[in-house]
Amino acid sequence: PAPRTILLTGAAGGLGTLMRSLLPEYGYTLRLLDVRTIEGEPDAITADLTDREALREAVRGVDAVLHLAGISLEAPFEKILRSNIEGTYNLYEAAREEGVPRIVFASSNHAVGFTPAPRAGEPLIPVDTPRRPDTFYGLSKSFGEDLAQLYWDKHGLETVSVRIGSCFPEPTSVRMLSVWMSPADGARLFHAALTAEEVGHTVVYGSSANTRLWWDLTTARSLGYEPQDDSEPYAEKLIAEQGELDPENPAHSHLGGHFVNDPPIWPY
Ligand code: NAI
Ligand code: 15L
Repeated sequence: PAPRTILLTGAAGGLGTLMRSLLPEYGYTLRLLDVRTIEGEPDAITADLTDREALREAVRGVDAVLHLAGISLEAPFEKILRSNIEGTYNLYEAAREEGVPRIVFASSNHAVGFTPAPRAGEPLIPVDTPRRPDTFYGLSKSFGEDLAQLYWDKHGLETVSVRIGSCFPEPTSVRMLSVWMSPADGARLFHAALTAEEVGHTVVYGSSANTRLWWDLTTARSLGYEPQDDSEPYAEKLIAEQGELDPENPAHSHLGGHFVNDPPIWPY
């Protein structure tokens, strides 16, 4: 049967807020969790990923988890360890103990951020390219993907790891023309990841069908994902404002963009 009740972790965040408005259209009932309270959502669970008891209660009875919670930028290793590494482990343990069959994990392009971006005519980057994290943040996503593989192989808990590019209402940089995922395509992809049959542990890139795409969407499409958007209509204006990408600039020539040399720092 198709999953219906979903635990959405990180529901207060940018992507969580977008998905709170888009996913109910697909027929899901969302149970919300975040360490921050969410205005207008009195039933949301306010809990930290370090609170194992709260996680166990939160996952009880859901059909799947969409795991977006965590530090979403670079931070000191100790903070990443607590929220992203131990926190994701705690969630997987809770899901295993409660028999939740599937997790959709918000991985990131920063798990492979040091991969050189393909130049014109070069092949797109496949999902089995060696992982090359660009930050402790990207390293935590690489860990999450390995954790997902372990829980599939050992416990039969399925995961789709989505290496999200940039999911924001509009692309705001020339790099984002290559890695943008429109929110509507994000909802399409998460829906496919939640409903596709027999995913085991599948790794996919998460983006729209961008003209300037850097990576291969074959595994995402194999889940039934059919992206509808393309960043190209934004290209002329962004390139006029910011110039073309400079292949000699490390922040332009790697998948992870400025995370390779000047990552944005988590402010909390
Ligand atoms: P965000 O920073 O806006 O949201 C993350 C949410 O997680 C926040 O509401 C925060 O309070 C919550 N959180 C952080 N630590 C927590 C903890 N220890 N316990 C409970 N909740 C905690 O980030 P955004 O953009 O919404 O991203 C969501 C997820 O998707 C993150 O895991 C991020 O790494 C991943 N991602 C997002 C991309 C994007 O383009 N938005 C790109 C690639 C990955
Ligand atoms: C990410 O992983 C971040 O969470 C998001 O805020 C963006 O910076 C995105 O990657 C990106 O690469 O643009």
